[in-house]
Amino acid sequence: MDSNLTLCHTLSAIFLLCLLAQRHVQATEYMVGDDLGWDTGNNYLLWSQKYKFSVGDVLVFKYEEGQHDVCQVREETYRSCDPTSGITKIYNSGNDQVNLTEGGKYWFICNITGHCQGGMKFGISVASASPNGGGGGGLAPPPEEQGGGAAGEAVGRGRVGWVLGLAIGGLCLLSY
Ligand SMILES: [Cu+2]
Repeated sequence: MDSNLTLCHTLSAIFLLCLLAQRHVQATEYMVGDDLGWDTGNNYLLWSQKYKFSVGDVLVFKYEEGQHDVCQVREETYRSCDPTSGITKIYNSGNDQVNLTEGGKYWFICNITGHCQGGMKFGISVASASPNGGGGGGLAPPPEEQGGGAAGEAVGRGRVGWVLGLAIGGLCLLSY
């Protein structure tokens, strides 16, 4: 009984560590513009090319509420800075979190008059693979969809983790 409990606790600890490690790999928070935040006078094209973005990452836009906003737009709208069409989402809290939930391209502009033309615009490619899987970053073309190679692996690993967790949970219940 006692040894069962010890085993149970050890396994639970290992399982928790696995979960933590996985979370660490998956989500990175990127403050748009780094210390400068989301404001006029910055070069967001340069900023967007500094990083490689992956699914699970989060973009944080920080600015004075009311001075700017954040519009997720289609590529044409990013290029034209004409917001009469092509806006898919608007954020305006001044502390906006955009979850990069799927791979592909994301385009953002500020919709305050003149700001998009002034440079408050950028696009990123979000890699559907793990951070080591390459791709992503700036306006580089998105990585080839290789039938979910590394991404599939990551999902597989996640599933193993959950099965292991359930098994440990069952073991814990039995030993009490
Ligand atoms: Cu603005």
